[in-house]
Amino acid sequence: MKEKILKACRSIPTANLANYVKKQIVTLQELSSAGLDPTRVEEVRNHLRSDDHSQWDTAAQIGSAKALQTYLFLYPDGLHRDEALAALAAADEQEWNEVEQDLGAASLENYLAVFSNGAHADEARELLADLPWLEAKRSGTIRDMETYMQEHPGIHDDEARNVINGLLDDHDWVNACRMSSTEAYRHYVEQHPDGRHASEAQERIQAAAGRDAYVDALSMDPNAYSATQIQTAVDNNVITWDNVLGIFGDRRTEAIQSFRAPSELPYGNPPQMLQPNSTEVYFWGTPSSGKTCALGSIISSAQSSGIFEPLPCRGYDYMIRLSNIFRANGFCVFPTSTDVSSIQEMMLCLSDAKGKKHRVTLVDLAGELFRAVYNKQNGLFLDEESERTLATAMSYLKDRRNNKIHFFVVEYGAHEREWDGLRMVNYLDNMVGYLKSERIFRSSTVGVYVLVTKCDRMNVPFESRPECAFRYVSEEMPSFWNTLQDTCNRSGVRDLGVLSYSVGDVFAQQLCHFNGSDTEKVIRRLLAKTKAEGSWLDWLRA
Ligand SMILES: Nc1nc2c(ncn2[C@@H]2O[C@H](COP(=O)(O)OP(=O)(O)OP(=O)(O)O)[C@@H](O)[C@H]2O)c(=O)[nH]1
Ligand SMILES: [Mg+2]
Repeated sequence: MKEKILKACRSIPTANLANYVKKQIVTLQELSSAGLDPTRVEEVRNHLRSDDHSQWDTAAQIGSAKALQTYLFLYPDGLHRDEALAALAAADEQEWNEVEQDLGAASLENYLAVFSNGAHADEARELLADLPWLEAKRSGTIRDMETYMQEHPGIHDDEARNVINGLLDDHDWVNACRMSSTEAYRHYVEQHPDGRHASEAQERIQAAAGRDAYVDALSMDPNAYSATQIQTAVDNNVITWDNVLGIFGDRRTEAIQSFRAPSELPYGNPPQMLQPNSTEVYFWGTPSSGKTCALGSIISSAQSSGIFEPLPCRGYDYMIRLSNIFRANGFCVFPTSTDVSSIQEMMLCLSDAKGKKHRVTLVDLAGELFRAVYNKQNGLFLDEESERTLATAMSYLKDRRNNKIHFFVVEYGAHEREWDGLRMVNYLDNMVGYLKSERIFRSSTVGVYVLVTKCDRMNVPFESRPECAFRYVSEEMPSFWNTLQDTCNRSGVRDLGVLSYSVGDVFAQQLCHFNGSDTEKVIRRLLAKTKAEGSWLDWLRA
């Protein structure tokens, strides 16, 4: 057919010749070489050109590589040549991407059938020539890689070894992750010091070390971190709630999870003077020694034993709210630190065994007063607020109308703790020296006690805590204790003692399972050292 057309091309109408070209039976080049007159060649080209647009529209609509290739064959210099080439290149890339997803003899042969001159044709042919390697890579198992190396030595040995190492690396990493222990990650790093997951393994080792240290600290001391700190540590993936559960058990973990900072207790201005006809009970102690907790728990216990009657006073609201914190059932959330300007007057009646009432005024003082007294004693700067609070406290103490009881609240184990570069014992020494020099202890002082708080930290049985508390005070803070004894002796204060105290089972610093057993001994002292209403003294006064 082709031969006939070329032979007779001079006598065939140009429209017919154009049709033969379109059908890809002959090309323009062949017609020209067969002796077709250049003007007639141009006429054939014009016939083809007039059809160029409609041919392109059809090819573009079909969009297949075959359709694009046909258009380019028909119109090698066509009006849409560039568009066709770009579309064909894109189709080539897409097809190759699919081949790479499923590398194998079938996919490569299919590719070459369409893109025999495609951008990846050479690569496809090379891969086809290397099918066993391709199959080994495709299976991706160590066994198939090793088999390949045995059967085809020296071709892809290095590559095969790299693949095997990578597979071993991944396998060991998956195992380490499954075990998820510091040991497992360490073992992985030993096996694969430059492995793909070495840096992640190191990070996990460090995180695990941080977690172990955190868990150890909490296991040794349930108050090593506050509830807020534990919540943050879980949020930051330092530890998990499972770790917390393992240390604290269900109910406490729930309490830590649901912990929210308590709202502040109300702090009003202190009264000018305390109300008369009541025994004043002062709670002295450095910050965070446990004064407010001790007071709250004492009032709460008195309340639940039915021997408490609140009296109108400036700190009435404070007293009620504080006692509500300590409940017999469930966990309680500790109050926040007492403000330096705060002196709370809490007036109440305690009923004794005979039903007689004893009026007492409990006075909650801020630990900050210790710094104020230290600064005052040593000529250091004292801010106005602290000066005013100290002056108010001193005016109460020098007012002789009421009897007085003093509790020095010292936190078990905290004597060496530093506050502003000084140890707690320094502040205690300084305070007791100050009170001595101001002649605060007089005959109206009916009792002075050192209340050693947080005794739940003692590593001794409950019944040995009082003895342990006494040893703690006399051995760890001898100058404070000696000065206190000396001052009491000189001032005629006959009742000086050390009491052990704990509000219960405290955990995560801010939470506690309240236990009122230590409150009773304080309440007994208060009843013993205060006068019952209706005594002959009252009768005389009236
Ligand atoms: N382990 C233990 N911790 C306690 C006990 N009582 C109090 N705490 C802890 O001590 C913290 C401070 O207690 P507070 O009663 O507020 O201390 P404070 O002496 O009134 O302190 P300031 O008001 O700052 O002077 C509490 O938040 C608890 O974390 C206790 O009996 N045992
Ligand atoms: Mg307080």
